[in-house]
Amino acid sequence: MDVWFTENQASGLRISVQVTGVLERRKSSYQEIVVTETTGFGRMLTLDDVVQTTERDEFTYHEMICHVPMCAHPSPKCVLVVGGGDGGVVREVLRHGVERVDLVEIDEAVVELSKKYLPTISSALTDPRVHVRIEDGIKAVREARSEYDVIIVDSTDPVGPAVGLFAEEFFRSIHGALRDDGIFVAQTGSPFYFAEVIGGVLAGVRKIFPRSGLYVGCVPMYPGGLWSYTVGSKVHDPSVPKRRLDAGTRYYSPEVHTAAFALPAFVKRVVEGAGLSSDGAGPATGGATGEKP
Ligand code: AG3
Repeated sequence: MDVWFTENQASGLRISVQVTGVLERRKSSYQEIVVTETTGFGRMLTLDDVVQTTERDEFTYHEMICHVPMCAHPSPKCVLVVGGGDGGVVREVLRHGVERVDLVEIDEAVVELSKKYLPTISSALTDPRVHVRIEDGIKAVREARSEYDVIIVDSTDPVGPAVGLFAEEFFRSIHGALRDDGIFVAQTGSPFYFAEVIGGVLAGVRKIFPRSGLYVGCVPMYPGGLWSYTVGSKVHDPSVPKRRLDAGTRYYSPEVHTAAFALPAFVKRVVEGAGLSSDGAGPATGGATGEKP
């Protein structure tokens, strides 16, 4: 049988993936979660018909959202992951010899189905250093005080329930939840399709963090392929790796870390539109800014 899953990626654009079966379909109080078997991408997790991850390409996203902020920090010990109930980010964070990782995921069913069907992605969730909390990420971050070296926001797209995770108020709470030299990253979607979101997020982050920036990576299954990550940092320059990661990564490397901040011209204009270079704080060729004047 020729069965295809289709995601409406953008206005006038759809992507289809050939599927051989549905492993489980579950309606939680937040969303519909489906795990399918595909012919080319291994198992795939979708939330409300939006692809979150596939076994085949997940490393491109999980390595880039994790290792850039983690390596930009000289000694991250305590890490918070907001969202990311599939466990992919947590798996990567544990390669850094951290003491503790808190995962705050709002939907318990995402964690449960990921553990059941996506073991290569979720296996780290049972590590003793990992504390999975099923609660609202916005509330959890608001209540945390100077606890974390790194915070990673692995959210869904900036529509519906996730919009609060892209708001300035949330980035203020993140600032409060980070230690004095803390650093955070949030996935901010496709620069091609979500330029306005990125501009808005950057403008907010820039008001709150002395250093901020945007970097990009490729995620084959996401709209446009080119994906953006927004960083805010209290002290350390996010574009400079402070440590080498010796574990065998498949996408990230120190060279990719630095290169990811060299933005295509149309993305650089989005960054500049958010005021990042207008006062001379940012380098002309990259996405990371220096000290705020
Ligand atoms: N979080 C980002 C998913 C965004 C996908 N967007 C889309 N397909 N339109 C992924 C969670 C993986 N841990």
